[in-house]
Amino acid sequence: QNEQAYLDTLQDILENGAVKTDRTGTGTRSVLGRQMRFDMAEGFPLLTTKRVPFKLIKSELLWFLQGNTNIKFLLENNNHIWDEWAFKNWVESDSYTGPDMSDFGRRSLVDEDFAAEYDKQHEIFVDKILSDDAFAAEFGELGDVYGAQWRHWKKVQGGFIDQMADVTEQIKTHPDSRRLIVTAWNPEAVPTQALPPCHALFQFYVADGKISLQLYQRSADMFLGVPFNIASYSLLLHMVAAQTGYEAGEFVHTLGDAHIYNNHVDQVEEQLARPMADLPELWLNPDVKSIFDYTMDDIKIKNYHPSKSIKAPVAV
Ligand code: DHF
Ligand code: TMP
Repeated sequence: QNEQAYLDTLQDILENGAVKTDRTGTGTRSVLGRQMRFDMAEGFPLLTTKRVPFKLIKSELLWFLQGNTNIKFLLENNNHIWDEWAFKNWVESDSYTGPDMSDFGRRSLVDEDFAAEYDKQHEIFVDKILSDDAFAAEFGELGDVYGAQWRHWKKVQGGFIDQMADVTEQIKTHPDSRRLIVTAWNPEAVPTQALPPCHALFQFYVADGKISLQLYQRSADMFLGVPFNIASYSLLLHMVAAQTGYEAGEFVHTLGDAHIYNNHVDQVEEQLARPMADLPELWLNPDVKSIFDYTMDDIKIKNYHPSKSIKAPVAV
């Protein structure tokens, strides 16, 4: 079963990972350069050894495809996976006059009183994004992250490149091309981004009537981010396959710095002890005629019977 590739990589990192400090101050076990393959013929790779919230994956991918970089759309869909990085910009800005929120990610893990204050400020922030358009325009913005690079890459000579529109067109007209690439890694944009892209570059490949996708992910939070990334790119592969007339082949996931945070080790061990279930199936509305026209209701997961979810803190 495909999920085994993910579990094997977790085990490999626990056994062989170097003890490595990191930007967030959390500390990790880490290896460089691993690859996992997921064959869509075996089912949709939404992990079954813990529940992965597919709704959040859908709304995040639709948000990328809109070229949207403002968390307002995510919040309207009850998706809070990007809150911390917008919140960080807000509390570091001159407009913020509330209690000191510096280093909120780590402090809320060790100080209960602070955690309560952080929850309060976070809630105020979310309410303000949802109710105040001017505030949302300024502080909901994550900078030129994925959506901006996929849909409107800024050209040096002015104007924009829509990489997603171009690549789907190229797949239709030149399926044997070796240049079917979308890159989110734009060195000029890195300083403006709340978080420089982790899933940095991907390539499509067509052979034997099937389309496949390989992703290069420079930095991989194996417990929290990666289960989302696997499902998100597999969903994108199915959508592009449906819109270009090919069968969905493989998702090949290539990892750069693949790490397990020190405060995720117990959760990983619990997950590794669990049995796998059969993978679910994906349904896409066949009436949708463009990669950009999918809505939440056009995408459904069927026969998903995972073990229960496992909570872990995200390193900010
Ligand atoms: N930073 C770090 N350190 N790791 C990440 O994986 C990460 N991912 C980002 C942004 N920054 C990051 C965007 N993607 C969660 C999942 C993906 C994600 C951000 C957060 C997450 O917390 N998942 C929880 C459930 C969250 C919920 O239900 O709201 C999980 O248990 O999978
Ligand atoms: P970094 O910029 O210092 O590498 O930190 C980014 C962290 O976020 C790192 O742990 C990887 C993780 N991450 C994922 O694993 N997947 C994602 O999709 C995103 C956005 C982040």
